[in-house]
Amino acid sequence: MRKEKATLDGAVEKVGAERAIRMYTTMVEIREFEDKIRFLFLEGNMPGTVHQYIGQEACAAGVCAALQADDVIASTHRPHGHAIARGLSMESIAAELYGRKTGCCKGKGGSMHIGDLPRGMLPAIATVGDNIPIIAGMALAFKLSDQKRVALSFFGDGATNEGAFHEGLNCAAVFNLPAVFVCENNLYGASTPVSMVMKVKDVAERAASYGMRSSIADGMDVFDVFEKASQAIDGARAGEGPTLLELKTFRYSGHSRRDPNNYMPKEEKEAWKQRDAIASCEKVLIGSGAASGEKIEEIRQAVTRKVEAAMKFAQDSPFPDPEAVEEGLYVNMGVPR
Ligand SMILES: Cc1ncc(C[n+]2csc(CCOP(=O)(O)OP(=O)(O)O)c2C)c(N)n1
Ligand SMILES: [Mg+2]
Repeated sequence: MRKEKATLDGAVEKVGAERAIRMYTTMVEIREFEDKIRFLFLEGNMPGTVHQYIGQEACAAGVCAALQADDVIASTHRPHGHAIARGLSMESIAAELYGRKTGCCKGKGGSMHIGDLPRGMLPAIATVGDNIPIIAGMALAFKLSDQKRVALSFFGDGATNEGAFHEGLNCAAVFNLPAVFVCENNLYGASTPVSMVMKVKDVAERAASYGMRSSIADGMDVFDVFEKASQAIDGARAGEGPTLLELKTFRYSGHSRRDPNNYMPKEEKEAWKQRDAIASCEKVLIGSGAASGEKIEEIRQAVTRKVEAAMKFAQDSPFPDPEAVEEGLYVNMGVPR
């Protein structure tokens, strides 16, 4: 209660009403997009499988709001929220899910490889933990070429038990790289509770073993996420080296589309939903006077229209041409070997 009051008083003032409304809109876009996908899957209308981001919206929205246009992010098997928050066009994300030519990966990647490098997002990497050393590599390239850009990796708690996490973070620390490592700790790696596979209380503790800075934010509070992410990103850009930022969050849905999610205690799910990031942000916006109830309704209706239009665009788009099957292969790109 006390925390909510503090947020009400200071949060919007700190970030400015415009940014606060933008972060809220991003969260609503992610939620509505994911809800629509869920519906389309249940209808048997959409191919493949998906890992949904519902519940974690404040993480992507708060972190991406702190980035600059030429920074780069990398994501995981759960990338839709990151892609929307990074500003990829919703049409191109939807079309990718439908395997259409107009998708951000020309329909050849699907849900787990969403990305668009010119827009600052590497095509997502679904092998758990494997985007971490790649982001360290990109940060090294930025540093060696004297560019003031930041490379940022999103990953889950499960990834922090992979070798790639330890190698990537150690390397970034040793070379003092402009990198940020964002762990969305949603308390589960598929059906496994994090407490069964990690003896330390917080993922953030792990940074100490690399001599790296760390911080923890409430992943259900977009203002807290934005503040901690800004410190990490601005610090990396200023040459202060990498940070491990842990966001405490929760996914409301199953791990993937086919997971009925029976392993999560009902009370646990309910407790997290009580702290829903979108509902809390809405309260803050209205309570602080940054937005009226009508404005909120207007935003929600505009987002619903945007999601509908994106799905229609995707469904009406053509499939890739068979002749394009070899386009984009590394072997055909003229890269020196
Ligand atoms: C190296 C590797 N092992 C296993 C998998 C199968 N797998 C996909 S997601 C996942 C769980 C990942 O959990 P976490 O990192 O916490 O991310 P979350 O799903 O919670 O977002 C697993 C085991 C994989 N993709 N890659
Ligand atoms: Mg997890």
